[in-house]
Amino acid sequence: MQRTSEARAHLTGALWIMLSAVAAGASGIGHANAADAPVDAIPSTFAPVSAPAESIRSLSFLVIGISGGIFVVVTAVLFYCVWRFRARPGDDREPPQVYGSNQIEWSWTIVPILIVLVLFLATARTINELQASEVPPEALRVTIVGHQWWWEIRYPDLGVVTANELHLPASRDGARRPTYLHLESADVIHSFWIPQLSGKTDVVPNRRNLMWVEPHTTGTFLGQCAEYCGTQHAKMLLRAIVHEPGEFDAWVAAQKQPATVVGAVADGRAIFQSTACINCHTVEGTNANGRFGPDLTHLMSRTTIGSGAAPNTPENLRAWIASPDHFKPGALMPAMQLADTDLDKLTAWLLTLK
Ligand code: HEC
Ligand SMILES: [Cu+2]
Repeated sequence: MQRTSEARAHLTGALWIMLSAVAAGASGIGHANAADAPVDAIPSTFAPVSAPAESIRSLSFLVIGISGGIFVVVTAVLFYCVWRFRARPGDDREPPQVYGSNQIEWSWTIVPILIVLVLFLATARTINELQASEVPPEALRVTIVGHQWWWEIRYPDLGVVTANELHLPASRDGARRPTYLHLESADVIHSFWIPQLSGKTDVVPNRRNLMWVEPHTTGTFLGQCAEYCGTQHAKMLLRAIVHEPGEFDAWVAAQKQPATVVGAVADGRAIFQSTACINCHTVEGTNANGRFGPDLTHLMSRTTIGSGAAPNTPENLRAWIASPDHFKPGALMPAMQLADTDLDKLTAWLLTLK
C-alpha cells in the first residue's frame, strides 16, 4: 500500500511536468512566424496564415498534448504493471488487496477534474477570441451568400460583386486590415470554411452569421463548403486570394469598372442580352441584372468557373455554356441550346469581360 501511493505521487508529479511543458510549447508555437507556411497546397489547419486560425492551432496542440500525455502515462503504467507483477513459476501468493484508499480516490478524482478544467478554460478563451460580435470601424466588410452550389461575394462598402474567389488585403504590423464576413444563404444550410484563415461557420437561411479573418501572408488559400447542401456540394469550392494592401486596392479599382465594351464582339453581347442569361446573371452596363447565378461583369478576373469546378479557359467557358452538367451534373444553370456559331460569338464576348 505504501508503495502504491508513492508510485502514484511520482506519476502525478510527472504528469504535471509534462502538461506544463506541453502548454509552454503550444503557446510558443502560437506566436511562431507562419511566413514559411506552404501556399496553395493542402489547406491544412496546421498551416494557418491568419489570426483566428492560429489560435485554433494552438488550442489543438494543447488538447493533443494533454491527451497524448495521458495516453503515454497510462500506457507506460499499464506495461510496467503487466511486466513487474507478472506471474512467476512457483509463486502462487495472492497480491495485496487494497480497499478504500483515500489517497488513490482523491487523486483519480482531482487530477481528471483539473485536466478538464484546463481544457475547458483554454477552449472558452479561444471561442471568445474567435467569435466576432462587433465589426470594428476600420474593418473591411464582405457579405458572402451561399447558393446551391456557388458563393456570391459582395463588398457593400466598395460596390464590388464577385463569386467564389474572395480577395482580401494582408494585415501588416501598424496597418491592420481585418475582414469581417457576413454569412447568408439563398437556399439551404451551407458552411463557410477556409481552414488556413479560420474555423468553419454555418451559413443558415434567414440568419446572418458573422466571422472574421486577418491574414498576414499573401497567396491563394483553398476552402470549401463544409455542410452537405445537395448534389454538387463537393464542387462548391472557395479560394481566398490574399494581396499586399496596395495590390488589393488596385484589384478593387479594377472591379469597380463597368464591363468593357469591345466593338468586335458586339454580336456576342447582343446574343447574351437577348437570351435568358440576363434573368440569372448580372453584367454591369447591360440589361442583365439577375442574381440567381454569379455576377459576370469581371468574369475573366476569376481563375475558375463553376465554383472551382474547372479552370477558367476559353474552351471550358464554351463547354460550360453548352452544358454546365458536363462539369457539374445537376448544376442549377440549364444548358442553353445555342447554335454553334452563336456559342462562339457569346464566348468571344465573355472573354472580354476582364
Ligand atoms: C436559370 C438561371 C441561369 C441561366 C438562364 C443561365 N445561367 Fe449561367 N449560371 C447559373 C448558375 C446558378 C451558375 C452557377 C453554377 C454553379 O457554379 O453551380 C451559372 C454559372 C455560369 C457561369 C460560370 C460563372 C462562374 O464564375 O463560375 C457562366 C460563365 C455562365 N453561367 C454564363 C451563362 C450564359 C452565357 C448564359 C446564357 C446563355 C447563362 N449563364 C444562363 C444560372 C443561370
Ligand atoms: Cu455544401
